[in-house]
Amino acid sequence: MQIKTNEDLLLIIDVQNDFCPGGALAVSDGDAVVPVINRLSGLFDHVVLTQDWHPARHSSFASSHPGKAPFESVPMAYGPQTLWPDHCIQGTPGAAFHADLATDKAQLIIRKGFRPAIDSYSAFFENDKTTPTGLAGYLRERGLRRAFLVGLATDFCVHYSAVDARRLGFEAVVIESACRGIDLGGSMAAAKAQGAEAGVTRIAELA
Ligand code: VGL
Ligand code: ZN
Repeated sequence: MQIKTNEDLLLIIDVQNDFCPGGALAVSDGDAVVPVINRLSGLFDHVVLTQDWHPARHSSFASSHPGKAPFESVPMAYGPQTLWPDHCIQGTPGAAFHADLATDKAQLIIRKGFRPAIDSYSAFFENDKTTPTGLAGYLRERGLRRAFLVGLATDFCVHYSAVDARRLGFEAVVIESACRGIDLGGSMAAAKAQGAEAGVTRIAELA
């Protein structure tokens, strides 16, 4: 697949300490994406990072719901919400990017999940699927049309970002060698199927 440096961007999702081994919501082998992503960053002129960025006591934390445990689901105003261990709390080391991630090239860092009452998996919309992050406008103003998605986690923030990119009329290509997943209750298979249905392209690696 040929990169068009004026139209393509690398969208690096949530490569943060809490999603890496030893972190609060560790994705198995999560840090393995770092060298792969660093190599990919060199191929693109446009690089955007996202950063999961929750206030303490965020509504997506199981600890905010008495009697509930991480990975259970609760109904929210906007639909069912999976509950997570406390993670990526604003300003903490867990919310920082992995120390070896090459971030200098990033022209924009989108923070998400900062509203106490709503979670945000996608880089484009919060989980109500209507509150925008502003990323779509940024891409359109810059003439960027195709996002190559990498990072954590394949079946949550990468997946929701890719599907929303398609919904907004962008092309979306997930590079599997640069992603790792959580796989909760079949979420890896579901993400693959729903992504395909939404027109998300998956490639093993960018040759
Ligand atoms: C994520 C669960 C909760 C992700 C973020 O980055 O995939 N997953 N917050
Ligand atoms: Zn989160």
